[in-house]
Amino acid sequence: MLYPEINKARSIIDLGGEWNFRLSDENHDNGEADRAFIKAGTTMAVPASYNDLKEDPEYRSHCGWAYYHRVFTIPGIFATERIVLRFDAVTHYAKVYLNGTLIAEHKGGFLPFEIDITDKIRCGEEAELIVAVDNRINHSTLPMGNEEGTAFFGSDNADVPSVAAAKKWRKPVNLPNFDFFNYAGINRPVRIYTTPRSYIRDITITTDIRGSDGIVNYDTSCIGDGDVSVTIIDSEGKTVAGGKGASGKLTINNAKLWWPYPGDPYLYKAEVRFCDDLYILEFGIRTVEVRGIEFLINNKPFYFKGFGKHEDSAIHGRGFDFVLDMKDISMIHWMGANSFRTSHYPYAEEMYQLCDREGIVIIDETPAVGIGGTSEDIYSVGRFRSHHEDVIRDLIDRDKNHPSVVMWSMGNEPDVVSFPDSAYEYWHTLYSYTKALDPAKRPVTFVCNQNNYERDRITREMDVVCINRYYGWYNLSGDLKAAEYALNMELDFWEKLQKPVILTEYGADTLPGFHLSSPEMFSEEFQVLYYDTLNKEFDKRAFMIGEHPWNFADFNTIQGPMRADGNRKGLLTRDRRPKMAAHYFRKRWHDIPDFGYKK
Ligand code: BDP
Repeated sequence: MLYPEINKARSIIDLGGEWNFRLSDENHDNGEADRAFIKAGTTMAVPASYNDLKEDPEYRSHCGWAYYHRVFTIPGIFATERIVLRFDAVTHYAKVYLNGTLIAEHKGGFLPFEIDITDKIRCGEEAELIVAVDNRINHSTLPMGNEEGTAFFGSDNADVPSVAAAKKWRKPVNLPNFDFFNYAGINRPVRIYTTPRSYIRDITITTDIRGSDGIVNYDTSCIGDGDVSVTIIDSEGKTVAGGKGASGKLTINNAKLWWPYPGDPYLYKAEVRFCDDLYILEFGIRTVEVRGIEFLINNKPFYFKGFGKHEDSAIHGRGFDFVLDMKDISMIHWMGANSFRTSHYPYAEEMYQLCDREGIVIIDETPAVGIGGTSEDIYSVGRFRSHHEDVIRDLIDRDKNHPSVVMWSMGNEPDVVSFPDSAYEYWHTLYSYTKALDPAKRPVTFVCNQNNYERDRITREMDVVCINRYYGWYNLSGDLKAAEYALNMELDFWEKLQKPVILTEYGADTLPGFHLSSPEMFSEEFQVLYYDTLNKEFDKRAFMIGEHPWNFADFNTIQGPMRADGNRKGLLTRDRRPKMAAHYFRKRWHDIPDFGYKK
């Protein structure tokens, strides 16, 4: 799916700003009375998560439908154009009504969807838009919610008569089976964009390297009758290659490659023309390959230094925040990191564009987090399977052209040990499905939890073994000698496999400003010692090709006895100030080269 752009053939109308808004437990199907009901609500910012924008606690704890309403007019000059309404992300389920008619429904809160409204709207006349948003999560949604009455990090002990009896006082709440706040609403931009009536629907670019030449394979999908032409322009504006036809192979002599920063993340532009339409796509020339225990970018062994992140900040929640993205990239550079994982869902497209430009490597993750946590065989029941496939298809469709994206993560910490056969079948089928869909055939993985690695048959078969481990925190809490021993025992196991391994999560909750002379849990000194102890062990192992501390920054979660103002494992505070561990990694990572670290 192409990102909306403004050029001489295309334009954009931004529908961000103030909308009417109302929470409601009832389903409003957009009759006249319903419209009046919604309009009589309150004001709301778009894009944003609605949860932290009003002081009534209902906004934070709401479970069910929320309604957004606004009117707009498309200027008459666009009457000859094709008109598309695009939502970058509505979390988690959306129903869209235009002038009283349901025009779209969409499941999944982290990927875009769009509706061709050319025949549904009159340019120059006022139109009314209502978006109904459902934030409920369960075993059919990704991320997954619990349906069995236990909240993440909390328990309603049913054996205690008074606790069991008090349940009737509880109002319905979302019970995430994941550790981040279930921020909801129109989280990313809403735009109308125009194209000519005959238009370029999609462009796919894959690249290769032959000696000093860059190979650019392009494939276009266009609607209408006409010819396609493609021109490749370098960063100085010079034409370096060109071709005609809907698809083709172009050669750029002495090509400049895309390298992670501090290398040059060089970008070319492909100008694609079809009838009166034009689309300008930026792309980089680079290769990615797993060979033996190495992860090669442009044929050189890369070492992942970076983080698991979240889209999360005060007030905005998970609402799109370009300023925050800009700051995060700056802090990633400041710490000498080169990569992150989009834990635990696809991020806003603008972040990927920034990473292309700033040379940051991305492991691109689906929202499949929280699969498990139930006694039923969740894979055999399979209420989420087709949605998971849709999400992978749409993720690849959206992100396939980004040079920054080097690997797909199908999900985070699914339970693969309790249900061996059904889990095996599920993840293997999905692995082949993902591989087949990606035109660039990037490596595919999923990220496993602290499980019984001897029984887990699936993680070991991924292209890269990605493990989250909390030795010294959730296990062997506070005892770093024992943690070091346990980690080494497990690493001996992985070493035999001779596959590349990334520690995709390890971390310790830390309260900024809490200092101790003798390091114990939650202190800044403990966080540094924890990382230093474990890092020294990875440094001894050639197959360990990356370290992603959890988390880049503190982030918000559901309230519960294990979380004081959210998850505090950030190297940075929620407002992006460095804890001592950020300074520790800054020193470490500036000394570790991006390429050839493990000789
Ligand atoms: C891991 C999860 C991550 C959590 C983290 C933690 O992947 O989402 O935030 O644990 O507990 O298991 O801090």
